[in-house]
Amino acid sequence: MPYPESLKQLIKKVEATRARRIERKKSGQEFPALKLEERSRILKTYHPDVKEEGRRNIRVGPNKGYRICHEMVDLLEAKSRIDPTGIDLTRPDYETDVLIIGGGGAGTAAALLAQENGAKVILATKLRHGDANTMMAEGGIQASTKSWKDSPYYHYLDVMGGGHFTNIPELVKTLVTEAPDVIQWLLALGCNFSKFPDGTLQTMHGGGTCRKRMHFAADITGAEIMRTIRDEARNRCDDITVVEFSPAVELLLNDKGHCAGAILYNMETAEYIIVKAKAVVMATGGSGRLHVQNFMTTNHYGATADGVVIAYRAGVPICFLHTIQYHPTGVIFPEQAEGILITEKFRGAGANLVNVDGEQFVFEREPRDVESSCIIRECTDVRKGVPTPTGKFGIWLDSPMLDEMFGEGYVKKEFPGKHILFSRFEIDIGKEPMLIYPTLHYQNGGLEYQADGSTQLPGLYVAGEVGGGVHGENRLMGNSLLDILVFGRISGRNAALYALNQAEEGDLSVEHVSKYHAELEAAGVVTDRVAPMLLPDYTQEHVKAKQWTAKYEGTLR
Ligand code: MEZ
Repeated sequence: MPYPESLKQLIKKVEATRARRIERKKSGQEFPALKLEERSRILKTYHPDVKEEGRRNIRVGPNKGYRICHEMVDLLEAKSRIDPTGIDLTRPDYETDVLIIGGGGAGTAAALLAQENGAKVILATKLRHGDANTMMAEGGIQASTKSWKDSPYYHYLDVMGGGHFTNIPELVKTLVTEAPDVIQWLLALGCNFSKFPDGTLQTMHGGGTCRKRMHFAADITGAEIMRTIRDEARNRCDDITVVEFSPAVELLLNDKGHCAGAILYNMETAEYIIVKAKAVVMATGGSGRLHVQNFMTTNHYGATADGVVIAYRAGVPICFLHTIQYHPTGVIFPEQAEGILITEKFRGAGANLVNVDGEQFVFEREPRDVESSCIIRECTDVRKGVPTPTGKFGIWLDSPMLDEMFGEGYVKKEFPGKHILFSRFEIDIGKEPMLIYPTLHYQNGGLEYQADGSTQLPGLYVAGEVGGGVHGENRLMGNSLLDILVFGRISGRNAALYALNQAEEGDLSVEHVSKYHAELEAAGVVTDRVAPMLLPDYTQEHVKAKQWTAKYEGTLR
C-alpha cells in the first residue's frame, strides 16, 4: 500500500526542512550529541528495560532471584517437553565428536573450525541451514582493518562505551583483536564486501563508533556472510553433517556431570532423536520472537531463546538478560512489513530522524538504546510522533536526503534490499522517507561463557547471541556479525580440541531435568507451559476460540 494522502501531506513538512538540515550537515554542524548525563536520564525514563512491571524474579535455577522480563522467566519456569523418566538413552541415534546446536552464522563458523581441527561434526538446526538472524543482518560488521587510522584499541573503547562499561573486558578484548582476521578469513572464503574501485574495502560509521570501521555488502551483509560460510560448510559434507528441522529440546549430561550431547526433536515426524557427542556448541541465537512487552521484532521465526532455556536447566548461569536491544529503526508502516529492520547504515550515512513537524530531535548516531529512547519519548511525552493509518505513531527516517547529498540513485544502489521491499508498496525510498519505530532486535545477554568459549558445564561451549557479556548492557551495530564469527570460530576450535583430547566417556543422563522439575515444584511454580517453545504462536484469540478439535491425531488438526 503506498502512503495515503494524509501521510503525503505530512511528508511535505519533512521536505520543507530538508535543505536546511543538509546545509547544516555540509557545514560540519551536526545535531548535538547528548552528554553522558542526559543519555543516562533519558534511558532511565524511556527505555523499555526500565519498566518494573515488565519484569519479575526467576524462582529457580542458578540465577534464582534475578529480575528479567516476564516472557523469559515464563520459559525458564516451564517444564521440559519430554518426560525425563521415560527415555532410553542407551542406544543413541547418532554419535559424533562435536554437536553444534544452531545453523546460523555462529553455528556454521563453529562447524568449520571444529572440522578443521579434526572433529566429525553434526550441525542440528531448527529450520533450514541459514534460517537465522545472521541471514537478516543488514548494515555491517565492525573490524579495525584500516591500521593507519584505527586499531583494536579504539574499537575496544567504543564497545565498552556502547555497553555502558558493564561489558566483560576479556570478551571484548578477544572480540576486537580477532576482528581484522575474521574479515581476512571471510575474504579468503569469497565473501563479497562492498569495495572502492581500487579494491580497498569500503567502511563507514555506525552509532557510537569513533572510526569508520563498518564493513558491508550493500544492505545485505548478513546474507552475504551466511551464503559464504554455509557454502563452505556444505562443501565439507564428509565431516559436517547438517540435520535440519531438528531443534534441541534438552542437553544430555553424562554420569561425570559433563555435557555429552542433546535430544533433538524431528519437526516432521515428531520423533525425539538422541545425539551423543563429546562436546557441544550452543549457537541457537536470540529471542526476538518472545515479543517482550508486545514489541514487534526484526528477528527470524525461530528466535525463541531455546539455548538459554536448556542450558540454564543444565546449570549454566545467565547474565545481562535484564537488557534487551530495541533497534531504533524498525518499519512501523506499511503494516505488512511491521518490525522489519531498516539498517542503521542509513543513519551511518547521515539520514536524519525527524518528527511530525519535520524537525530533527536527536543526533542520528547515538548508541541504539539512547536513540530508541529518544524516539519513544518523541512519540509519547513530547507528542510529536507521526500518526500512522494503523493508529500507531512513528518517526520519519529521511532517506531521500542521502540522494540529495550523494547523488540521485545513491539509496537504490547502497540499500537495494530496503529499496526493493518498499517498492513493493509503491514507495520509492530515494524520494519518500520511511516511517520507523523501535523494534525488538537483540538479546544483549545470555549464557555466561569465557573468552575461550567454554561454560561452567564441561564440554559445553557457547557462540553468538545465545551468550552474554561481550556487549554489556547494549550492543553497538556491527558487533553481532563480528561476535558470531569470532566466538563461533573459537568455540568450534576449542570444542574440537576438548572432544579429541579431554572428553571423558560416561553413561548418558537427563537427571538434571528431573531435578529442575523438582525445583520448580519446591518453589511452588504451577504451570502447564513447556519450553523451549520452538516456534511462536500467532493464533489470535477469536481463532483459538474456534479450534474445536477434541483430540489431535498425528498431524491432523
Ligand atoms: O549489528 C546489527 O544489528 C546491524 C548491523 C543492524 C543494522 O542496523 O543493519
